[in-house]
Amino acid sequence: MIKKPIERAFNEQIKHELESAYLYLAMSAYFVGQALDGMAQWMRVQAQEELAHAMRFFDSIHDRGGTVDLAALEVLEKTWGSPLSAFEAAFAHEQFITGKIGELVDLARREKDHAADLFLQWFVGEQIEEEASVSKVVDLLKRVGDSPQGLILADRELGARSAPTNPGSGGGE
Ligand code: OFO
Repeated sequence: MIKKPIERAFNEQIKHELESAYLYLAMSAYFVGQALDGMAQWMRVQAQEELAHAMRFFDSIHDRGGTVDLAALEVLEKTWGSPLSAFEAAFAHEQFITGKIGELVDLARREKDHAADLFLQWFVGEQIEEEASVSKVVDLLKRVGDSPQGLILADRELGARSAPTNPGSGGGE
């Protein structure tokens, strides 16, 4: 049976993960508006991954006899000054999420909840990958600078990102 503080914190994390999906969907829409369809696709896939992250917490609460309590989502941002500033905002957001996962691990250890601790270790690894993949795009766009041709090439490269095979399963890799 899941302990109340863990249940509360996991429910809170479902909100953060769904807000991440919302943020990346907003970025996808922003890129469509900028005629950068490759970046729009990249962010769309990212949003699907975030939904899968939320579902991992959703399933874990149920698997352990808890109750899912969905909170209202906050709209974070909707527009950015440039592709680079959108990806920089995504990177800052991933760092925020990494902090949240760290707090959850600390809580699981305080509560001596070994099952939650084990469950969370997947997210510890995932956040390393998430930060690395966004930071790689930030570096790419910094190299592109003001070059319209470079932006088109970067957009093409980012558009090659494929969707997760089963986004609702909690996999998302
Ligand atoms: Fe982007 O890792 Fe979940 O939120």
